[in-house]
Amino acid sequence: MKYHRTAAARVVALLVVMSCAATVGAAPLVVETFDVDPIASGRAQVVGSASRFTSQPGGLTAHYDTALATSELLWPLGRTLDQNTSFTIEAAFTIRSANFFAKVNDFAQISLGLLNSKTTGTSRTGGNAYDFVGLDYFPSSATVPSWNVPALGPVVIQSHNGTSYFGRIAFPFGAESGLKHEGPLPLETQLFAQLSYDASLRTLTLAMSTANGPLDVNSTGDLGDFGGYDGDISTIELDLPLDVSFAVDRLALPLWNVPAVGGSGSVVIADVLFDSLRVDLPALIPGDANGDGRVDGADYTIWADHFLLTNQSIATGDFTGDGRVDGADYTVWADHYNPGKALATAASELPSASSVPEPSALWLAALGAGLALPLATRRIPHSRPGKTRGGRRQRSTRGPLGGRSA
Ligand SMILES: [Ca+2]
Ligand SMILES: [Ca+2]
Ligand SMILES: [Ca+2]
Repeated sequence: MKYHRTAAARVVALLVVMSCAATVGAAPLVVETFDVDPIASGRAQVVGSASRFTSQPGGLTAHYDTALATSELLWPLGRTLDQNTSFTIEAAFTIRSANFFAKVNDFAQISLGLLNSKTTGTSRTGGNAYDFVGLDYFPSSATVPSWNVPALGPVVIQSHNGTSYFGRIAFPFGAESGLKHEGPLPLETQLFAQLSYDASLRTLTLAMSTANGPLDVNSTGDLGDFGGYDGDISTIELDLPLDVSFAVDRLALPLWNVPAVGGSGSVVIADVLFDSLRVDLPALIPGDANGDGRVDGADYTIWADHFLLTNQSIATGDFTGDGRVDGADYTVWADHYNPGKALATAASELPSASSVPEPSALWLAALGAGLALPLATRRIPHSRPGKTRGGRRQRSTRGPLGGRSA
């Protein structure tokens, strides 16, 4: 055990005479099923042109066109998530075939995910769009070396830290994200995407499925390995380098403006029908400040670092939910101290189908099917060889795009 009890904590331990029985529920941060227009109802905020988003009962169509000015639809998370907190992002959507266009030998994306409402600007390729965690799908066949195919992957744009714009991008460039043999994502097919961020492993994993089961997006895998690092053909993994940080506070459908490299015009045009969007924290264990599924010294350190501060959250040591970090929170931590216990991976911790609106229920069924198939080859994340906190497996997760827009 590496943490040390501070003097303040020792005092608190003496002062605390009441055991707090508080529990911390797993509340979703955003659940959007488009039962009503999210813009008209005020649930979501538009940046740019509202006409790019067309609401209908049970769905919303986003009109991606990279020649148009950036527009965004934003749902507040109610808190800021950073690299130290585990979370999941889920989306059910269909890429329409009508009007679909992907320019050959150019490079732009269909995107969804979490961004920072203060630091994420609208100039995606001009370098003012910091802090993004989500999914990028590049349907074009870009002439990037070793990547002349459509590409899909989880992506993180880290907070501005003085590095170049492309230096802030973490994306599993290369074979793991390139849909070389799998081909582009199917059109007119409802797709289920789940992005799971595991703060303890610093891994962002994208799992794709349809109503028929897991979708093959990774059969070639990184360096030619079947299924990539986890042996699962329905997932694409991204390991974050230790120096990457981010802070995000909105669920977003960002329709980026991306100038064509070889001249004017659109690189990607796509009408995408969204049926549901959801952002969840994993089922939280009381005392688990960093959301890694364990109540241990790392959580104690977070608690101690915020001792006696107010306007705090679970992530900063307020386990009782009263906003203040104090002795009662210490007691919650101590009562649940269990460094050996970790939750299962996020996918198996999804809420029960009965608590989820209809579109997600279908999705859960698909995810359930997805979980069953790769069991034979799936490695248990916490026991993956070479993947430890102290000696992380070395792999390339980001790199220059040769001047290409991203
Ligand atoms: Ca995989
Ligand atoms: Ca923890
Ligand atoms: Ca408290």
